[in-house]
Amino acid sequence: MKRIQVIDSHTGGEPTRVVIGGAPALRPGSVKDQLVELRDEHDWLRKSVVLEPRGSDVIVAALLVDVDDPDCEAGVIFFNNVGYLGMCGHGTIGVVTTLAHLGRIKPGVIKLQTPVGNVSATLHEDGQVSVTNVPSYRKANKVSVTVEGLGTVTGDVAWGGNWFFLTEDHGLVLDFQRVAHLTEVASRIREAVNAQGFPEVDHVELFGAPVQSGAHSRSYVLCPGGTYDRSPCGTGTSAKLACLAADGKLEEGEPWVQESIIGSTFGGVFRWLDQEKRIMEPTITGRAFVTAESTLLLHESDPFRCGIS
Ligand code: PYC
Repeated sequence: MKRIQVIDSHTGGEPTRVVIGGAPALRPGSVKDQLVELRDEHDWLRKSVVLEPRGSDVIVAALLVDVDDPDCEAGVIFFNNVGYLGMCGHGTIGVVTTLAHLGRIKPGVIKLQTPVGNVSATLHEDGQVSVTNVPSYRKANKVSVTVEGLGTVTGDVAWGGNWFFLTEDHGLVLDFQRVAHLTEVASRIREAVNAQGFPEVDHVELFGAPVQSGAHSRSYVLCPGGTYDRSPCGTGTSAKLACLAADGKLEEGEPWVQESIIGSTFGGVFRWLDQEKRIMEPTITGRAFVTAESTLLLHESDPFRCGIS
């Protein structure tokens, strides 16, 4: 029998499951190298922790690992129902909140190494967490794709720690009651964007008018494994800020509030790293809540100990 200790939390409704015990030891190296080892030699961990019957398609899990960069206190590898993520904004907020819950950190700054670069997170006294993300930028603007049943959709391709296609040009109502339809259409948009020469895009963001006063925009976010992000998506909001900055629609230091499809919000702000090349550094702020402390049991005779896949 294998035992995996996990702490569950949600950030703006989106779950994060942090593995705190029972994971295989990985060889020393960069977080990127450790991701490759985890993926190639121990993918059973991802499947057991994230997939049914112990998990669900919505969960993003995080494994804390050692780092080779003396600048960082810990490394983190995020994974979901279909594979491994570069960075995860809501997940980082979940990790920091989990570390605080365990008494391992106090309010202040923690530097984390991710497979796509170093990030820093500030745990505030009130429990909010601000994540200063990896450098973000727009790769392509005004990309038009033809989507079956929808016609031509125009949007941007941007990096915010993961790859996104961002569009306001969809004609859809961003209402929680229509989330199944939004998921179906966003999946078709992703297919068209991938076929158009952007195979790296695995997240799609549909933007519209906010519902809450104080928010600047509402979004629906399709995640790689076919689920939608309950939070406003930290890396997605980073990509959004990169596009707004590139268009001159948001100034350095000007606050942005992004609302998710369920109404949760993240604050965002950016600073230029290279204004000429339009490369910026976003900081995303949100709040997570711990929901469970559990031990997952993997009985060796259980045919679904490594999940249903
Ligand atoms: O918050 O960056 C994020 C994220 C990525 C996928 C789900 N959430």
